[in-house]
Amino acid sequence: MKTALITGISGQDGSYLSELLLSKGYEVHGIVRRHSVAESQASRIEHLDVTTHYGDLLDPGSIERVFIKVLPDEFYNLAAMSHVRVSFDVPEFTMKTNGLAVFHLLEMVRNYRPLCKFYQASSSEMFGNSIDADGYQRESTPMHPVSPYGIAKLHAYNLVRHYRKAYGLFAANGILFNHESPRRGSNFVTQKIVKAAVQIKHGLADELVLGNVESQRDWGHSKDYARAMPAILNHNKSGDFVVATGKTHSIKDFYIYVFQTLGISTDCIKHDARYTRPEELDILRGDASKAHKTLGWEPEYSFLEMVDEMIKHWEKKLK
Ligand code: G4F
Repeated sequence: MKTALITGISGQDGSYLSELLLSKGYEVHGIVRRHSVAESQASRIEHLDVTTHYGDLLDPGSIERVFIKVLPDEFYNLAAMSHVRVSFDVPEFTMKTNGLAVFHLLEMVRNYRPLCKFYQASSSEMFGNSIDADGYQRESTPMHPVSPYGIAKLHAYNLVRHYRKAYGLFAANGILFNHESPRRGSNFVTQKIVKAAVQIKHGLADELVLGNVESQRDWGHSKDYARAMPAILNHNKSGDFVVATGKTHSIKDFYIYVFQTLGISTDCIKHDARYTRPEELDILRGDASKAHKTLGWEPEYSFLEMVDEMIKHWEKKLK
């Protein structure tokens, strides 16, 4: 039986990854931060037979104690300050949590358990507005991030590559494009739109306030993307892999589909600069050919299946 340790286990991706690893017979441990609202912490994983431990990426000793106790075969670092716009408000915290903390994790693996495989949740936000001539971002596309979040993630990405090359660790980056699901936090744009639209339909809200609706994202389903993570760690060689659908939609396309599906007018959608960013990433479209060819990874959900599942979730919840 393999043992996995997951930071960020209580998040969207951590919960889907845990379900998958448990179904494969892994013993699953996760690190959670203390939260003042206990329900917010456990809601996505309370149905799962996982062991949780308190720890914090900014307290390296706390992570080290758990790591030495659990002695994992696979270590998934999914914890982060994950909101791009908020990273402009708390840049230093973001740099420490998403960047420097990964250095501590890699040092820990190198010092105590160099055969443990390490997965880093890297992000398409690292590309910024850099895009290849054919309109796609791939592993070889230059990275020029446009947010503290993206800069910190690029720092971690480079650390992983360095520890792989310098010390021979099996350290891998999954460069995941945007991925959503009914478990997505409702301050990310997809879940914010779906939740508000269902509320408006049922008379529970009367407007939806958004920032820039022209930007475009390559949205996949978190459950599909969680499947790529152990596939990356169980490949015979560690590397960096783009995980994406290759299909792009604007925020406007997204809300038009949701509002039309629910049969409501988009007249109640307002704009507020509060939700815009000092520098915006305009378009993401990923080329996941490397993951298709080397890992056999393919997404199972279509874009519309994913959005429909999110709508159904909110319809059921708000009833
Ligand atoms: O849903 P978002 O906040 O996701 P964003 O910034 O693309 O980041 C997500 O994907 C990254 C992968 O590329 C992850 F690394 C990251 O952790 C996160 O999961 O915003 C998507 C787009 C942006 O262009 C934003 O400006 O939607 C635009 N937007 C317009 N109105 C809004 C809003 N975003 C949010 N969160 N809230 C709005 O009201």
